[in-house]
Amino acid sequence: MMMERTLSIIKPHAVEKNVIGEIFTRLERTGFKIIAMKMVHFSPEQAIEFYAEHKKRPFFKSLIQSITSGPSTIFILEKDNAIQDFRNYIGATNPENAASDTIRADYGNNITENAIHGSDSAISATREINYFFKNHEILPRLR
Ligand code: FUP
Repeated sequence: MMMERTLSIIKPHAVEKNVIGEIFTRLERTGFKIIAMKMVHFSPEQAIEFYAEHKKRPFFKSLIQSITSGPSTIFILEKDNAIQDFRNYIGATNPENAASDTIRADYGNNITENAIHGSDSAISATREINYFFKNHEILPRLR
């Protein structure tokens, strides 16, 4: 196993539900370590850039509307095999298809308001981490 970092976002509708702490508790109990975090209210420009790969998809407009609708919590997690483990942990994109006890099953409203984001590959994780955080804002755990 390799120590990895992944980027996660608690999306605006989940922040509205006041469940940041609950989600953090669950992640920490599962062994993910938070090594950076901030609150960001995505501007339309930021949202379009962050989700650029989906620009041509029919859901793009509603995705941008949803992610810009209020503040998000953005954080970096570190753990062995963090990228794939976190994807499995949060569940399928559509909360209706997400396995029970996953974050998306428990806090998602629908496929757009699906509570949480997790990087889908090592390349995405690096891009997304660098998009939101400067090196000095990332604080690896020494113990
Ligand atoms: P995921 O990697 O699971 O976050 O899923 P995708 O990269 O396929 O999609 C990114 C975001 O686009 C999802 F989190 C929610 C949104 N989306 C929709 O709104 N409708 C869709 O049909 C698919 C994705």
